[in-house]
Amino acid sequence: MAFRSDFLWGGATAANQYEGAWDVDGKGPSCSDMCTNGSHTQSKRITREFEEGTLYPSREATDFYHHYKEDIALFAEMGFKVFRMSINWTRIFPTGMEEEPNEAGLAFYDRVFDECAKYGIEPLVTISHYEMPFALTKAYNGWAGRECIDLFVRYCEVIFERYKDKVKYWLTFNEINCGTMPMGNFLSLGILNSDEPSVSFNEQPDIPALRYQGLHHQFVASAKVVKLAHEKYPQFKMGNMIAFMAVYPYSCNPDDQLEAQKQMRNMNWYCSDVMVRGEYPSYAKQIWKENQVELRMEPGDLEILKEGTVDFYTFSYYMTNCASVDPTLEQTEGNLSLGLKNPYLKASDWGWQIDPKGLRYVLNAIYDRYRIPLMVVENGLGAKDVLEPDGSIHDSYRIDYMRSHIEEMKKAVDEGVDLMGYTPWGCIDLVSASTGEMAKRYGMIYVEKYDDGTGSLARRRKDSFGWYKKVIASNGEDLD
Ligand code: BGP
Repeated sequence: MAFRSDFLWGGATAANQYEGAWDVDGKGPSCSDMCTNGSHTQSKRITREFEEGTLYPSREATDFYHHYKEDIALFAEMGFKVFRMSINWTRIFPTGMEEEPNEAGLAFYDRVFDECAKYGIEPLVTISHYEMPFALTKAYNGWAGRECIDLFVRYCEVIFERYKDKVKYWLTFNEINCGTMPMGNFLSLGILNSDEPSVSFNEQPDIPALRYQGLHHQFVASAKVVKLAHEKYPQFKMGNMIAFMAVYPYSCNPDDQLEAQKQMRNMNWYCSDVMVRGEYPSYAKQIWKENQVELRMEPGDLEILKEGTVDFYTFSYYMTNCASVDPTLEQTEGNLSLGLKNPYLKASDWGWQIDPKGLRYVLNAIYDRYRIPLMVVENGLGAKDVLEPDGSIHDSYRIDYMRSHIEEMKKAVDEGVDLMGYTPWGCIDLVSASTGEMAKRYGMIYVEKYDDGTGSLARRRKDSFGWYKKVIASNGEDLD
């Protein structure tokens, strides 16, 4: 067996890390625009006001705003069928609260979608990818405020109507399950429980009950717009998006099994059970109890969750973790959360454990549970690349990473999983979400932009560029 003939090969980006032009053509500041640079060892910071002389990497990022034609041409050269990107909410509604949208922002995405169409590339649009208007943090403490539901719905009404003939695939919230972890406070919920001028991104004050309340508002908002799309735009396909972090029991000790099951439910299944099945799972009550959550719902909320279930399930996959009740075991770093080190796996330079077989395991687990089409919308290796004097970049480590993951995707398809597509993360270099670095690169296209904010922004093909082009041309058969 092989990948389906209409398999959606492509790459993934997000406006907050890629687009730059943070204050151009009427755009307002998003939460990501308020984050300073950082590194693997030094946390980035969230500032309430702009600090003079501080570097804010998202503001220029790698400047898709002014390079979109060149970049989309490069994606087309690789043979992309799909381009995952996000719309910056603050380009359309600068504070999130205006009555009328910003025409210049809307016009930008028209240009982007038209450029994609020139090459037959299908856009896959994330509606909210860490780009919440910062004004909503100030006004309502982000998604902790129920007001955000209506504001989000209005934003969606505008972009759905405007792009209805140009965009078919939509994802409501990027990695919505971030909200089950402290790291998700500001990043995905826009929640900032502090009036201090500056807060460490890695050690934000955390009030779990606010996060779960914020998630409830996001679920309702998502379901409302999914329902709207189904009723008004039957051509749309609406998806969820989960940061899937499989947790293996460290041992066969039944207590380790139970600990892993608990973490899997909270981190991975809680959100998608609501978005795919349309209701809170049975174990939700236990999660709320442990986090002192007294969920506030309004009449009609549970009905709307039922009516707005998604058509396909998408997720990011970078790594796996282990869980145990043994407190002496060594910890490891990772995407949004910590876990235990797995002695069978190696890790990236940023401590994310590399586990291609885990992707196969995860694809099977998700498909067993939901039986709707799946798509891997993020995957990749964050690594330091070396730009050679002749302009080449030899990233064989990235090719190895992608090859091993594609091989396991193929096996999952053989095992019966309905897999729609694959969009590796940061197909072109962009700013790291967790650290704000440029040095942590994922792209098959190198961008001359560095951690100190300098760089010509010139684009260069890495070795992985030519390799991925062959992979796409052969529909995943030629992985050499
Ligand atoms: C996911 C996010 C992306 C992206 C990726 C890589 O969690 O959806 O926005 O950044 O992780 O993470 P990082 O940039 O921290 O290496």
